[in-house]
Amino acid sequence: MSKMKTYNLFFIVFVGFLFFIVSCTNQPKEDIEFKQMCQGAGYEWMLMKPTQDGKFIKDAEQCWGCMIEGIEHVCSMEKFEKITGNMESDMPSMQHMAMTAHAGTRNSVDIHLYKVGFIRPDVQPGKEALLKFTINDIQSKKPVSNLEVIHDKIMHIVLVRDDLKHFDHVHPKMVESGGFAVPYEFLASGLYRIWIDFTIDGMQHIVDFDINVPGDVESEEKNLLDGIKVNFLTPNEIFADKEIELKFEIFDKNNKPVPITEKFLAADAHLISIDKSLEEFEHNHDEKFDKDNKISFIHAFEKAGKHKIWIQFSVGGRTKTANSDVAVK
Ligand SMILES: [Cu+2]
Repeated sequence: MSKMKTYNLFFIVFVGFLFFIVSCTNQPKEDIEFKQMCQGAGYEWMLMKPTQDGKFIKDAEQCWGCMIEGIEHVCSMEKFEKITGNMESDMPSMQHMAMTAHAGTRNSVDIHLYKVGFIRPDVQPGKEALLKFTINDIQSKKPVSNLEVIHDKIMHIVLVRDDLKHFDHVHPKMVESGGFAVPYEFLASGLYRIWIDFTIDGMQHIVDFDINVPGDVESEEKNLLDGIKVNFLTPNEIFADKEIELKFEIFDKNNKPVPITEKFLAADAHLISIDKSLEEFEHNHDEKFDKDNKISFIHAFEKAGKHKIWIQFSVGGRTKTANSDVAVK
């Protein structure tokens, strides 16, 4: 290689290196504390140009910030606190809306709108915190207390970490008019989705919220079967949107069948299925209560892809939870 060519090559590498350095230092910094606050409140943390009234601000540089749905991309923690603080004065914590329609007489449809709030507590792994939910009627602006008892409870909550490793199912009690709470201890850090399930005037509502449990605490999945085995008689193929029967058999450690002789939340067994994107949430029941060691659910998965299912039943007064991965075509 000639000397000239060597110089040229060196020059190109040097200029490339300079560009690399400049682009690295130009990358805006992330404020980790703000990031956690943003994600903890259930919003998306992203790099983009700040906006005002939904439009990009001219000449503004990119920044890391919190995307508040329907409002704007907020680059500073102070501004974020101001916006979410204003929302809180209207409704406690993050709002979520659920809607139901009651068909009345032939020509009229009576629509009820409910506002569901989640008051996010300060959570730490291994420390009990109070999860509190509020329900308000939007038209009358009054708190809603007339939740129906469905499967023994007025409100069912399912919590799942976003990698589907941790699962729980708990039941808040009414603590005040329109307020429902349950103490809960997250065992491991990470982002969790919480589905709350309740019924008003015969209409079921399922609303979800996210909560971030800070730190890097990991814990084993709870073994909730102690000594019992659950065999999942996997169907050959499962297709999205098609009803199938999911069958399970229960044995003790000596392979002796264990019959289900007591109900768990007013059913033989409960099934919860969630897809890996956490978008699909289904709750299903085996209501037959035939006191054998078999459980079966007629179930349809909505979406194709990886799902996880949890089944719950009661033996000897204790709740048993088994899970399985399911591939849906
Ligand atoms: Cu429940």
